[in-house]
Parts: sequence; C-alpha cells; structure tokens
Amino acid sequence: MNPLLLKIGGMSCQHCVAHVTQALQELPGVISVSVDLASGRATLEIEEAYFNMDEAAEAIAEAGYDFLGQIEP
Ligand SMILES: [Cu+2]
Repeated sequence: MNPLLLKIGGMSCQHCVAHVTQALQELPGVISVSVDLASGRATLEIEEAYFNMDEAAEAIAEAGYDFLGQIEP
C-alpha cells in the first residue's frame, strides 16, 4: 500500500525529529516511520487494520508538536 504522509509543525532540530519518530513508532499498526525536518513531514508505513489517525494526532500533540493533517500523495 501507499505510505501515509503526515504534516507536522513545530520541529526545529534533529532532536525533535527523534522525538516525533519515537512517538509515532510506538503506535499500533505502525511498521516504519521516517521524519523529514526540512519539509515537516512524517512518512509512515502502516497496517491499516490497526492504525488510528486520531491516535497519531494525539501522540504528536503529546510529544509537543502540531499535527497539521494528512498530505495526499
Ligand atoms: Cu528540536
């Protein structure tokens, strides 16, 4: 399946990238996470049956960043 792209605000350094990556990686249904600082994007490989977008938004917010929505590929 296609990767899921999320737009994330508030990341300013590689520490933020690591923080967001870890928060997303812990969610059910997430197979892999790649976060790009320059574009403010997270690319996720997910198992759709287990993944929940609201949980992802919450995890990003709890880590201290802004979930700005899904990017249509
Ligand atoms: Cu940072």
